[in-house]
Amino acid sequence: MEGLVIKSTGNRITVRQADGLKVECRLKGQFRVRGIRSTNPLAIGDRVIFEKPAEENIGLITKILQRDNYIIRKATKLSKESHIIGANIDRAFLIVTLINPRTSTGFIDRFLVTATGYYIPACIVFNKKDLYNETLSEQEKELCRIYEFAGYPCFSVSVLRGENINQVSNLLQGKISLFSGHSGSGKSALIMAIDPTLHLKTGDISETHLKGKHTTTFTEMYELSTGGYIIDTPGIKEFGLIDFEKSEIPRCFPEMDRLFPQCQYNNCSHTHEPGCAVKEALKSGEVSWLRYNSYLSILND
Ligand SMILES: Nc1nc2c(ncn2[C@@H]2O[C@H](COP(=O)(O)OP(=O)(O)OP(=O)(O)O)[C@@H](O)[C@H]2O)c(=O)[nH]1
Ligand SMILES: [Mg+2]
Ligand SMILES: [Zn+2]
Repeated sequence: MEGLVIKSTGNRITVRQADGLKVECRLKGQFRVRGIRSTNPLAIGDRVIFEKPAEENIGLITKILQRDNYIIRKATKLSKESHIIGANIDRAFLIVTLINPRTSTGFIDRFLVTATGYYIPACIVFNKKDLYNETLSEQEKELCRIYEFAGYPCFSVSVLRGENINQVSNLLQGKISLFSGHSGSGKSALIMAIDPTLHLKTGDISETHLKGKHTTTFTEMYELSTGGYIIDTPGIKEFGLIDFEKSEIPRCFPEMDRLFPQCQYNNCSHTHEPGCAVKEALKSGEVSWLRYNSYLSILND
């Protein structure tokens, strides 16, 4: 039988059959996906083949079907192992907070590079706008301008006040969407605002560090009552890139990649070459220094 992996807590895996029935399964033997050294050979969103003899309670997953795509990062900062955040995703949402906790543009850009690298459409949801003062409000506006110009739709919401939630909901129907971001950015709270029939755990922000407390500990896929699925993920602190060649990075900055045909050299890295259209665009302010500095930092990693 074929099914969709919606939850995995160590060795217990929940698989959803096409008819909606959920089956508890385990993996057959030691599983390795070819070419990927990962802490989780099986990812949420994977399509699998499983067997379940009528007299057994637990099914056995025998095969992981080829993934259309996935989002992957380094398991920890120094690790060579990777962690697959989710597989077979139609759209990735990065939930960003400018305050409580603060999300850096470096973090945003690494996430976007990974999504773009794997051809997953990505967008940014700025949450907690109810906490903004004038400065933060200006910062958000500027970031939206930069990221929308790059090609990533931006939304400005407040889960607390129920503002602009429908702009996000509108994109979810019939799709598999992944929500990622720092702990405490409001991923789980946003999912409940989108579908109040769902019950997820949310947690307070720590008063001393103004950061989340890692309330969501396992990735889980939820079926929306309006159709479609959302993958809620545990908050992440850093987004370490893995499995990228240097030569792939320019393509993952769409606003720079668009200028590439105008660069003098057809292998321009937009760093030291004369006649570089990206560097010209930096001078004119068309390409932002924030994004360019992220680009350099990722290239030099
Ligand atoms: N002020 C304000 N607080 C919010 C908003 N959205 C969520 N929160 C609060 O932020 C805290 C964290 O929300 P969660 O949904 O648990 O955050 P999370 O991103 O799922 O965090 P992890 O599961 O730890 O990764 C909760 O106390 C929420 O009530 C918002 O729009 N404004
Ligand atoms: Mg959560
Ligand atoms: Zn160039």
